[in-house]
Amino acid sequence: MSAGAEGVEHGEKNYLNHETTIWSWLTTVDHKRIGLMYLFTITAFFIIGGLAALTMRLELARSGPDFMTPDQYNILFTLHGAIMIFLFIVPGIPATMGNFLLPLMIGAKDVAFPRLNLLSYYVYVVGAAMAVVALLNPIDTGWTFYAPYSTQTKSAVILMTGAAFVLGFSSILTGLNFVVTVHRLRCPGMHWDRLPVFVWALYATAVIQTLATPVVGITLLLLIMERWLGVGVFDPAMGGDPVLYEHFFWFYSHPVVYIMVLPAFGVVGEIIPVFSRKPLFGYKMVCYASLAIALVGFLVWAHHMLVAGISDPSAIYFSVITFGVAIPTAVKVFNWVSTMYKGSISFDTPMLYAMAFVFLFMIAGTTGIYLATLAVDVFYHDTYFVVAHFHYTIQGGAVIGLIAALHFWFPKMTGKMYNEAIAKVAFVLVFVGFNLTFLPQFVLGMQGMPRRYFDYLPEFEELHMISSFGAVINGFGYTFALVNLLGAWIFSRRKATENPYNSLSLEWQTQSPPIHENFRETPTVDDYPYAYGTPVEGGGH
Ligand code: HEM
Ligand SMILES: [Cu+2]
Repeated sequence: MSAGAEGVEHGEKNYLNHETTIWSWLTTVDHKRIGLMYLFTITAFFIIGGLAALTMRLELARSGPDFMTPDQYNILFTLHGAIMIFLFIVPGIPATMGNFLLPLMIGAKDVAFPRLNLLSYYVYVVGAAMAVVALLNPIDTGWTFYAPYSTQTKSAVILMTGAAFVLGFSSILTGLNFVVTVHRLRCPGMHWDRLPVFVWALYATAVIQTLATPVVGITLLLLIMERWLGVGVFDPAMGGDPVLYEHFFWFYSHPVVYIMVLPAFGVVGEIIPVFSRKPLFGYKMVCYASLAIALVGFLVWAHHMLVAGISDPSAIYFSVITFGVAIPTAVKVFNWVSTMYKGSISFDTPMLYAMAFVFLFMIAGTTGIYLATLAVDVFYHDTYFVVAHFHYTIQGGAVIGLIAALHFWFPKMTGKMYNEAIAKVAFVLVFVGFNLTFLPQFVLGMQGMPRRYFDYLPEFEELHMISSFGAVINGFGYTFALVNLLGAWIFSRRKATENPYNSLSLEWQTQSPPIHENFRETPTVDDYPYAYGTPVEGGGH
């Protein structure tokens, strides 16, 4: 293998310092810089969404109204949900780490359409600006915009759904770009069965982005037409059908869960082998499982509607098919655990997050099976059981995956090392705080506590109090983690080496931070035991 990075001295030109003006950033077509711009933008929204969450948890800590009205609570959970979904975690790992890493991992100079990549970012910025105006206006429908309430409320539905429509284009363009990049720009020797698992995951994600997002776009457009022009599509008062809205909405919004978590699966698939000093167990199965999850994800949408008045046969169909999602997911969990088995594991921060991911995602998955069970969902639907389940999926899955990736590739992105002790403290706070927040919510849900309520009976108070306490700890954990990384980037003098983990995958074979063109000469991966997914030197006990 020749990646052309030999003899590179630190302090040489890299993608961060080869041009330094703000203008050079705003007009960059370098996938690495675009990835970073996304990273800073979505992190800002994560902080805003997080503050909204903490405000809600403060109100919910004790029974009885404390400092907000029911209407304000509706606005707040809409703001939190919409920001977290549309502005933070849907762009999420693909737009940030995916942009940064995809070309590096396949030995390319950039993505297939660098200008389109920059356009995606600005489309995102426009959509985000529209969303901010709408959310402040405010809007109170919840992030799901269910009809007929959304067709009737006075709040800023048109602007917010318009924003989601625009944001969808950004997602589609990124997806298209990634699909073409993986097909066309792999370096010599990078056959499909040698692609890093993270690239496989990005590829499967990109397929969902391009196929599912147009559906929600058109749905929201119909909603806008209904409000604006009075075309009756979803509102029964105008001859429409609200259940149709739910079908359209979830046809996108179930697959979107995989847009969020498949990339995180990929991240974990890169990290676990490196810190177990073993090749990934069952590489091919892991890759095919990504595609299988993407496919099955399109067939299960109405499990969100089991009690919405769909027919018995369709309820049974959607229930049974949903169980099917568990199979490829379980394959992955099995492979991750088998990779660790008899490995010489080092518990560095990225590995801790990866292991936490596996644990938390198993809770997310198993509780999903509860919800897919017809008789159980009758009771659990719209309770805190659902709130706990999807936070385990999205936060325990996608967010923890993103944080794991940030730590793992931090030396490559910045050329610096972070403080390991602080990172571990932050990890413990995140892990403990997260479970304290959301484990009690499963019990609350089983006891009948409904979601989207600003107040509750005193019998629920103890568990709500624990949950709010956990949320504060969780918040401290994220703060520590982010401050540690940002601080290390700006202030640390500890330079990262080219390949601190002795990984054999391509992004580690060029300097840290990489040069603008990624590699000095096109790398090749022939004659090289690459078919295991991110093998490590000295691996394969
Ligand atoms: C410390 C972290 C977090 C806390 C304490 C938290 C707390 C909450 C609370 C209190 C609700 C309202 C529950 C209800 O009344 O039904 C909620 C809803 C929600 N959260 Fe979070 N959350 C956190 C992180 C996240 C993240 C990271 C995401 C996604 C990336 C997310 C996505 C959502 C969504 C989609 C809703 C549903 C909103 C709706 O019902 O329309 N949350 N969260
Ligand atoms: Cu679903």
